[in-house]
Amino acid sequence: MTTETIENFLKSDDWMQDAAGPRYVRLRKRIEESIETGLLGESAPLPAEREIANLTGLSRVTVRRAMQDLVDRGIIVQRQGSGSFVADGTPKVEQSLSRLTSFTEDMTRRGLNSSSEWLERGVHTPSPEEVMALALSSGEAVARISRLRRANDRPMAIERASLPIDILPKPQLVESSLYEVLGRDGNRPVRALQRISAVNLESEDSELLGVEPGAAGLRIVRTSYLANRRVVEFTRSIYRGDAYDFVAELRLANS
Ligand code: 16G
Repeated sequence: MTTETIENFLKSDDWMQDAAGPRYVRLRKRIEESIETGLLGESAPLPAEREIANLTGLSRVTVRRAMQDLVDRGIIVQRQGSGSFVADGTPKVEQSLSRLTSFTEDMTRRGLNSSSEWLERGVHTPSPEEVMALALSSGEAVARISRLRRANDRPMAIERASLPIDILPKPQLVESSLYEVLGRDGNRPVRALQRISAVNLESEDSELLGVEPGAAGLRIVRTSYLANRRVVEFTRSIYRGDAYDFVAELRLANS
């Protein structure tokens, strides 16, 4: 996958047509999106106004207005003589709480490059917790894959997934996306339950995630099901608290 650059992100012309509202607002939102998705990290420099005008075909006046708006909102800072930079404060990735997507898909949708570091990948005797969660029969083994997941090389989460062995007989075959492998075998989950709680990261996890021990994190336990209601995945994840915003859409009952 090619790594997206801010120049390409601003250049692709669809966004100008797709979005509504005054042009400077559309540009402001486009730049905000590049920060929210992590394309532009904390303190990253933005292209010069003149360059943005060239890339987007917008006038310098429009670009300046969008930049001023971003400064007023505390999203970017301007330093005399050296240009504009993303304000400090880690950008967050927004994740919908209602869509059953994989890490790889979530990151790809945002133009981010996902990668994983393997912590564990093999077949094991299940723990009592795994036997219960996966409804395993006695003597049945469990497939475990544990990964440190990165977006554009930045550690985002530690995921420890357990699956029944007949669903994933060869965990070694998972190279990048677990859901892709499950999908190939017709075993991709169609429904999941997730429990999210706040945690203070223990030293081993905080080290992997590149934050201080005790830093805030999110613990997410996902149990996923096949259409026939069989449990297919039991995953315990620890997400960096400063890297994710989980967004849930709420509707009035019966609407
Ligand atoms: C998501 C899921 C995780 C699943 C993984 C598969 C959460 C909290 N967790 O990260 O349960 O195993 O996607 O991703 O959303 P993959 O197909 O990229 O390996």
